[in-house]
Amino acid sequence: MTDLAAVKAALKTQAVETPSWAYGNSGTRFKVFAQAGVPRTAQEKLQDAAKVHEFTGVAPTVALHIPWDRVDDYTALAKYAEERGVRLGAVNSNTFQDDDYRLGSICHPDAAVRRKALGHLLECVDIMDATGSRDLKLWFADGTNYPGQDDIRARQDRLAEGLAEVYARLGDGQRMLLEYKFFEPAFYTTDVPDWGTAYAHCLKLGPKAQVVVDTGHHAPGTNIEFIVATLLREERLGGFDFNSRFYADDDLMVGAADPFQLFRIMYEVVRGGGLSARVAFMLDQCHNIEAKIPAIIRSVMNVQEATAKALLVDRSALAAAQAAGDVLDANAVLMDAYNTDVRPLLRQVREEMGRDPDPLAAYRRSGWAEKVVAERVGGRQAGWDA
Ligand code: PSV
Ligand code: MN
Ligand code: MN
Repeated sequence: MTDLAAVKAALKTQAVETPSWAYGNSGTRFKVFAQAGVPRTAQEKLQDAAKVHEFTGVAPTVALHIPWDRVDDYTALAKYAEERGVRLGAVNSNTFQDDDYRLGSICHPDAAVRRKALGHLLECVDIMDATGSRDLKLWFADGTNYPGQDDIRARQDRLAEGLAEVYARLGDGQRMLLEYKFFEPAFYTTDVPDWGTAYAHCLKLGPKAQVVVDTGHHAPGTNIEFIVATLLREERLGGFDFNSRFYADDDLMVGAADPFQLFRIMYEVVRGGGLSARVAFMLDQCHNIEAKIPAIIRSVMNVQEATAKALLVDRSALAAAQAAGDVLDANAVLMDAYNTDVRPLLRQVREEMGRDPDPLAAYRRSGWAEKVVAERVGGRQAGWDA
């Protein structure tokens, strides 16, 4: 038997962080489709994020990407967010857009380029000091395209050296989240290609270094929930970048391509005690052809639905079936939870939280989309022009 009051309480305290870059225009390799009314400034991105929180009740923080969200005064930006009912979340670094980074950033063979990249990472920690953000999220595009292009081991040494300097700069209560991705933009080697490499570096650095799992960053068929279970068990799961994929790093709405996988991941989170503040539940998505705010609301709802189903798993029945070696019953317990329609439960939870039971309809009725189309002329791309 599951305790419904406990399930509801867990759903009410869930927090999904939305990414500032998901509110701006973005595109494919071939074309950016501009949408009317998209934000032109970091402040306008925060306005949109505040709407997502207003209508869902569970998206209280917004991740920044530097320099895409560069402003003169980050303390003022944090205040601007708070005045709108949200807070600034993880600071994402960006060492993948400058010409200098053709051969990498903190793994680059030239010490001068490595110093430049390190300077940027340290600046991101300065920004965290000003915004009150807890997490620095690091993703490196570093790697090589051809066998022999650079020394694989030397690049790992440079990576370790750079990360150690950033780690030493972290203040109390600040963390470093290291993100891996199996390929792209590098095609032969990637310097942080998988959770094992990220975990090895984090282990050496110390407890403030944690791994972040971007659900779009694995080879097809990878059992992501196993990675989640392992990292939680080792107390090194810092957070997620949620999105979904059909082929590679597609950055589609989370739960769109494979809601069953999202449920399996969330079950391991619940099972491993990860439904807590120490795991950051972030979205990392780009909305190229769909309306942005509704797509982000949909993603937040998809995370909620997967979480609700994971919470509904009858853990004692599952444990009994597992102990008895009853393969079919054990599987049935999990599938029963997955096949439950949790939408009525979530509507109830939202009402109890004083929100509209249907966040998408409430957003559409609010007139926000029409207002920003009228007011915001000349919306910008998600950052690639920063
Ligand atoms: C890289 O593919 C990544 O997932 C990292 O999180 C970056 O910061 C983000 O995408 C930028 O879009
Ligand atoms: Mn990511
Ligand atoms: Mn990605």
